[in-house]
Amino acid sequence: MSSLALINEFLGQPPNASSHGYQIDHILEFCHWFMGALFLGWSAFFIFVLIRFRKRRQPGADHLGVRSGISTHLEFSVVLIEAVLLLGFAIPLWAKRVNQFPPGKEALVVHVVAQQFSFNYHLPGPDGQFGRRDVSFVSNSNPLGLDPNDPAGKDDIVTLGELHVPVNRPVIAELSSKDVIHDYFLPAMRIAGDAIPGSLIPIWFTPIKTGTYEVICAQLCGLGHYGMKGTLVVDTPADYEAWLKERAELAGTQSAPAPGAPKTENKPPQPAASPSPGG
Ligand SMILES: [Cu+2]
Repeated sequence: MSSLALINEFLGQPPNASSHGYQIDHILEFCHWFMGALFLGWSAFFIFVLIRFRKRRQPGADHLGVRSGISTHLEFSVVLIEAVLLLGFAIPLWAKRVNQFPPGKEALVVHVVAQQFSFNYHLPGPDGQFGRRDVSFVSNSNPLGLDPNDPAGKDDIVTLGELHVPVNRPVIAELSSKDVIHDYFLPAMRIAGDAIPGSLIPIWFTPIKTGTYEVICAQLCGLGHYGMKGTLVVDTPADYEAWLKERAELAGTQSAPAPGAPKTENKPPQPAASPSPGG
């Protein structure tokens, strides 16, 4: 593993923190060494051609060029090898990754809703059920448009910019967007997925190290794209429970304000990071 980290470190990759990440690192490492070998090979061939076909040795141009059929065979072989690599290896490996999701019971499911220029998170709360969302309920204090009349949504947790997950448990993040195409990228988890309006795109990973990791948007989505950063905190199970409890209490005070309490107190949990047009 340590020898593998050579090129990845050079490329600026943060250390891997997910269970499948070493496979990504491995293929990145392999591809770069392979490209290095190709670069050396082609450079040597280029220098050979420069010397072999120099003007002194070849004073007149040859308009017929190569007469043997070897290049046709070579090109056909390259197409064949690449087809085998793509159809025989790359696509089945990718299918394994996108078709075999961890079972819903075992995994933590979270909705990630992107907007210009932040990521919102929606968790089902203690009842394990996501409340209904509708665009007509969207407001500054209700960025995801949770239906206030849906009992399943009463204990739901909505956070902005920061998500906590427990270590060693698969996380399924269902990506969607409120406005334009974003890309939810967790570099340390070696996973990314486009967040597209009107689509629900699931990605999954299993964090294996506790810590605080960067979340970025990997799709040029507007003027505030550069600032579309967030935090993923991988907690121990006990810390995660504590965070959930804290959030659930906040959610409780949000959905059921004390009688007579002014509505303006219904602020998102992290007012400092509230969405502002123009980022
Ligand atoms: Cu974005």
